[in-house]
Amino acid sequence: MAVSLRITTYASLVALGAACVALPAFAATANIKALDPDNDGTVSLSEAQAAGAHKFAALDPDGDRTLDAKEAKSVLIDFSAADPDKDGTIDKAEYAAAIAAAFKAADPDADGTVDAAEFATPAGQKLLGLIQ
Ligand SMILES: [Ca+2]
Ligand SMILES: [Ca+2]
Ligand SMILES: [Ca+2]
Ligand SMILES: [Ca+2]
Repeated sequence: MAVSLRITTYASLVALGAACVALPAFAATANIKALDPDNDGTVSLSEAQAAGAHKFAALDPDGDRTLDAKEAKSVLIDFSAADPDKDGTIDKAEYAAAIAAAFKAADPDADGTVDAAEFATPAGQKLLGLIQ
């Protein structure tokens, strides 16, 4: 009896946690301000690419204009998928392609923009990691 009660409590905690995960649209709204220079409340692909170019430069302290596995480590990126020419580094074009793919995944309604609610999804968080 005690065990099943504990499981029930745990399940409702998990449900509560899931509800909390769905909520932080406010935090995401604050976060996308810097990514949204035209201030329309959503991030377009060109805004994402512009932010991604800054991020790329920040990830590349040695300034050789490519990211090796170590430099890309802090970003949620599938390195081998982002390195189609398999030279062991991600160059700017490859990084832009990874952003385009992540953007598409983060835009399930395919309206060409990622809004705060879409940024709050796992795919949105992945995109955010690439550009912020
Ligand atoms: Ca915008
Ligand atoms: Ca580098
Ligand atoms: Ca490459
Ligand atoms: Ca959208």
